[in-house]
Parts: sequence; C-alpha cells; structure tokens
Amino acid sequence: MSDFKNLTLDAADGIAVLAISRPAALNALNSETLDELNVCLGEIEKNDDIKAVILTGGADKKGNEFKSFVAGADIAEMVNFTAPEARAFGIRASEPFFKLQNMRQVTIAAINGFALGGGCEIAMSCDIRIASDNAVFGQPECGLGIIPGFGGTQRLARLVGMGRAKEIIFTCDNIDANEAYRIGLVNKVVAKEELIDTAKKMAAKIISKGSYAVSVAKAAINNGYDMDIKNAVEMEANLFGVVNDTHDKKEGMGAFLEKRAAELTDF
Ligand code: CO8
Repeated sequence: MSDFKNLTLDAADGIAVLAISRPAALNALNSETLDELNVCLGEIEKNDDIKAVILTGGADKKGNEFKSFVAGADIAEMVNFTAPEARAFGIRASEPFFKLQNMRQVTIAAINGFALGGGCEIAMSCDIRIASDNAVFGQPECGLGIIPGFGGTQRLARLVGMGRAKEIIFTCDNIDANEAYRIGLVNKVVAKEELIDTAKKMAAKIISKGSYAVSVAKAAINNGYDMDIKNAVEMEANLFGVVNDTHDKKEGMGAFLEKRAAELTDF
C-alpha cells in the first residue's frame, strides 16, 4: 500500500481501520485528502486480504481521539472557489465516496466526534454507521451560503426521509448521536471507548459469513434501491443465480446438511 500524508491505515485479520488524519483542521477534507482516499480505497479494492473497512477520524492536534470524525470539507480551500472549481471539487469527492458505497468490501463508518457537512456526507457513503455517544451530526452548508455538495442532499433524504433531511439541511441545526440513531442516520450508538472495538466486532461477524455473498448482497441492495420493484427483483434473481454457482454455496449448504461448520472462502 502507498504512504499517505493525511490517512493512516492499520490492517489485521481481514479488517482495515482507515483514519482520516488532518489534526490541524479537525480532519476536514481538502483536495489532497480526497485524492489520497481515492488512491487508498482503490488499492484496498484490489486487496484480497482486506474484507472490511472501518473509516474513522484521527485525533486532533491536542491528541483528543474523540473530538472529530471529519469537520466537513476544507473551508479555507473552498473560500475562493469559482463555480467551475467548486463543481470539480464535488466531482473529485464523488469518486472516493462512490468507492465507499460500491466497493466489494463492507464499509463501516466509526464516527468519533464531529461529523459535519462533508463529514456527515462521507459517513453516509459507508454501508453502516456506528457513532460514539459524543458524536455530533449536521449539515451547516446553508449557513455558509452553499449547499451540501458531497451527496448530502441526496443521501440524507434516502436515509432519514425527505422531511427530516430538509429540516436538518435548512435549519443547519446539529443533532447528537442519540437523535441520529432515533431518525435512522446511524445504526448504533456506543460509549466512545468502545467505538472501534464495536466496529471491529461487527466487521468480524460480517467477514465470517460468505464474503463473496456479502459483496453480491451489497451490490443487489445498492443497485436495486433506485429501481422499480419489478426490475429490482429481476436483478436480484440474476445475482441469486450468480451466487449459486460458487464454492461457498456448495460448501455452506453442504456443511449445513452434514452438520459441520462451513469453511467459506470465496471473495
Ligand atoms: N475546514 C477548514 N478548517 C477547519 C474546519 C473545516 N471544515 N473545521 C475546523 N477547522 C479548523 C479550524 O479553523 C481550526 O483551525 P485553527 O486552529 O488553525 O484556527 C481547527 O480546525 C480547530 O477548530 P476550532 O478551533 O473551530 O475547534 P472548536 O472546537 O472551537 O469547534 C467545530 C469545532 C464546531 C467543528 C468548528 O471547527 C466548526 O464549526 N468547523 C466547521 C464545521 C463546518 O461548517 N463544516 C462544514 C463545512 S462545508 C462542507 O463540508 C461542504 C461539503 C460539500 C462541499 C461541496 C463542494 C462542491
């Protein structure tokens, strides 16, 4: 794997913990970090030894690990953007964000503090979100005279419904972790000391299943989400056919019938 200035990567037992780390700016996303994320996720996609990715935020400049997940896009970089530059910045972010959404590995955001603007948006690009009890979510963009531009107007409405998404985006009110859980923005809230362990336990459970099957299920859920139900179910049937022709299917069902533990290896 390449070396990165604004990311740290720690991989063991099939699980990579990828931390966005810009301590001076509460891990705000600038162009350099977005490009590094894109390269890093591209390398992970090709790596058969990594089956799940936990995305989190590094410590702030005082060493506080629970201050910030990602405090947004980098305002200092955006302040002088022209319209074409701003558009290009949004497109630049969409590449790594779509990788998180669509890569064959499961992606879990472990949200360890501020998840504002682009921070909330990158968390929403992951498959699953686990928040520490001190996490804070919000879309402050309209207060800065802009709109959420890393997918927030689209993914927030899909996750929490249009009415709640409009309230959060229009009022710019932050919400705490429990409210984020209540409205379905996060899957789970845990004590901050347990955040990474909880994410690792969930990742370990998921990768103990058929990893190829999980990646195909992920594709089926993602691809079908915006389709009409008839075409979506037909697409599912096609993917069901694909997973029936695998080692893991023979092994998984064979092991059940033989009353032994399955050894699932496809990825
Ligand atoms: N960008 C740049 N620098 C930041 C950012 C940011 N988003 N957030 C924090 N920082 C910097 C601060 O400027 C400060 O730097 P310095 O120490 O040099 O003064 C350092 O991080 C520490 O921050 P604070 O001193 O402000 O820390 P506090 O504990 O007082 O406050 C907050 C923490 C509440 C998180 C505060 O920093 C804050 O409000 N940050 C901005 C949050 C925000 O508005 N985020 C949304 C940004 S806009 C966005 O994300 C748009 C995404 C879509 C773009 C689409 C383009 C096409």
